[in-house]
Amino acid sequence: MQDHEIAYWIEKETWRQQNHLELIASENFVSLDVLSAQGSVLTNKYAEGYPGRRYYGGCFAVDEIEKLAIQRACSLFRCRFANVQPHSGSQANQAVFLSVLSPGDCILSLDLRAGGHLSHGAPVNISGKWFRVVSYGVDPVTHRIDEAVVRELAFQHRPKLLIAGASAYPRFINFAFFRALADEIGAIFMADIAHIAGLVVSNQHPSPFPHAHVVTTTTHKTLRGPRGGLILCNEPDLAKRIDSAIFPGLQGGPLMHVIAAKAVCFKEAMGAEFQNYGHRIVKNAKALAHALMAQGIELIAKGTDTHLLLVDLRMHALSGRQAEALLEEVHITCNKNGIPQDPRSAVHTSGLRLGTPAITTRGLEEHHMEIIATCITQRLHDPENSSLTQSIRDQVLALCKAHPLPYN
Ligand code: DSN
Repeated sequence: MQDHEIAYWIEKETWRQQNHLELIASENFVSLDVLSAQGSVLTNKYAEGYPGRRYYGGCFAVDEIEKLAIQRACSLFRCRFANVQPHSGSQANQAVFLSVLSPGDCILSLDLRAGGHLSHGAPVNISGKWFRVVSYGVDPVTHRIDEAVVRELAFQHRPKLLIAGASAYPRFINFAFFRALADEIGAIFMADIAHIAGLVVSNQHPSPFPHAHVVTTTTHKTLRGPRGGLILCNEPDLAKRIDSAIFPGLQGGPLMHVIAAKAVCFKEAMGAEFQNYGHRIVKNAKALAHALMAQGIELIAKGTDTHLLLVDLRMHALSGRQAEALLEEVHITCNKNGIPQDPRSAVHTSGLRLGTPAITTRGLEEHHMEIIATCITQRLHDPENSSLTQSIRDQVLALCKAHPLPYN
């Protein structure tokens, strides 16, 4: 690369990815094929519109790529229609809103403070500004979605759109319950499976189909594809409205290099290796949860069914923000996260979100989770101990070196 400044920082980031344990639940490491599709000449091409209906010439190759991406998405998620153009999960959600809602309509969704997502109606987001949002939380003791409360709110507010989906919720989501409720009140049911898409296709989490009217997801979390969004549904009329909402409603030219990389990722996710990968993600998450709890660390919902866990630091002197910084010093990357009924502010938080998709990709197994749990526990309990700090960093580096990423 001729640009030495950017080349320098890409090299630094490659070093960081190689030498840190990535526990951010929404991150992963793509294959070299995904990377090469995303870094291809497809980035040069404008292709506003859809295959066979473009506003630009020269689209014969990208048309085939987008058709393949759509076919593969439908076959992977077992549905009839896919729009592979959303630039992100938030834009996928916005497209659904534009398709089925008018400004002022009511949405019922999981509260951001209980593990929900910003784009599901948080007051600071466009979804919270343009729609009337009612939120459900989680039970204060079990930290699970309380279906009786969701039901009560649904009958009280009669939302037009019912959303199930989360950013920091470690337990299974009961999609069948949400669909039955949506039918009772005449609402549309949208499942946002951004976090769990890879678990759904590897049969580790119940599928949102046939329950959801519409499913949104990102492609870069447990699904291990390029950074981007995806919308899936089974109704032809809804599919048409979604296509118009993405283009020309919200977006211009699709990112054809990213769509090609999504197609590669969908094919990878159809293979037997990916089924096994999904299984290992969950096994690792459960092992990490078990080891942390055995070492006295409290977890929200007392464990996990999925790829993520949420450490509860309410009784700890350290905030989530401080814990995140202390772990980063020993090459463990994770993020502070609010927890249900968090006594600290959103800047400080009382939670740490940990996830196993990325470390599972690099080959770490259940027996490594005990080592990682011990590193985390020791670091948080004795942050001033410099020889312990060095020994934790050495153990983390040894794990990274023994499980290298295929990047250089
Ligand atoms: N930022 C993503 C996450 O980390 O969960 C959601 O958009």
